[in-house]
Amino acid sequence: MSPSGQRPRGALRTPAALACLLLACAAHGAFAGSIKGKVVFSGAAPPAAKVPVTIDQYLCGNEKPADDLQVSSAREIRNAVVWIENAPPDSTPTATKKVEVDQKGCTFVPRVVVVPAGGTVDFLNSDRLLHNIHATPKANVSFNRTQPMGRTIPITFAQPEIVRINCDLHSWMTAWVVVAAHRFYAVTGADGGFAFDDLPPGQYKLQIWHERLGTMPASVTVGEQQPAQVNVEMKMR
Ligand SMILES: [Cu+2]
Repeated sequence: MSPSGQRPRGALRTPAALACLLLACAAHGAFAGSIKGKVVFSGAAPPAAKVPVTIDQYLCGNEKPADDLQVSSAREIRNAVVWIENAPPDSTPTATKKVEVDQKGCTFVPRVVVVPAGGTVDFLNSDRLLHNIHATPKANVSFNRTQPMGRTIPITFAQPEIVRINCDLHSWMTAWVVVAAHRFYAVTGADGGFAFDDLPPGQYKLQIWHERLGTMPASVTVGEQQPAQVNVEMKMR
């Protein structure tokens, strides 16, 4: 590439960055701090378990991965939920994007979702058979709804809580809705990773929850070096 091709890009970038420094970023309370972390399993990764399928095998198959503890060969834990216990003030969620949980191949997809308190989860059924969504939370309203294929059932969750959802027709089907008190909640991916940004410097207390491994605390300091790194080890209770 010729140097002349690069000049306009650089010329645009500088005033934009300057404007951000002087006006927009300060006005919107954007912070430069970030946290990057990983949740790993302490000890050897447990072998992936299977659960037998006892009904509707024509569609659901003969067995299913247990999915309640997904650990990679590098011991990274999927579907752990990480949140900041002492979130900065004004941490209300910004844009509320749609949260969906499908029932597909007789499995809830995704298994773990986060929704802000007051937000709605749309439950779907892509399977050519009857499912059901059943939950008996403590702080939120209980529900038990039959769900034929193609019907969307929106459920609103008012209070922060971790809610377990089951399908009564297929005993192996479980999902979790984590109702968040603020926007600093994350679900770990297959690499066990999570990240938070837009944080002011400071000391943060994290909570890490996993359906099989329970809850544990961690702490991390957001300072000069970005992002602040944190590794969390979880083990069998
Ligand atoms: Cu089902």
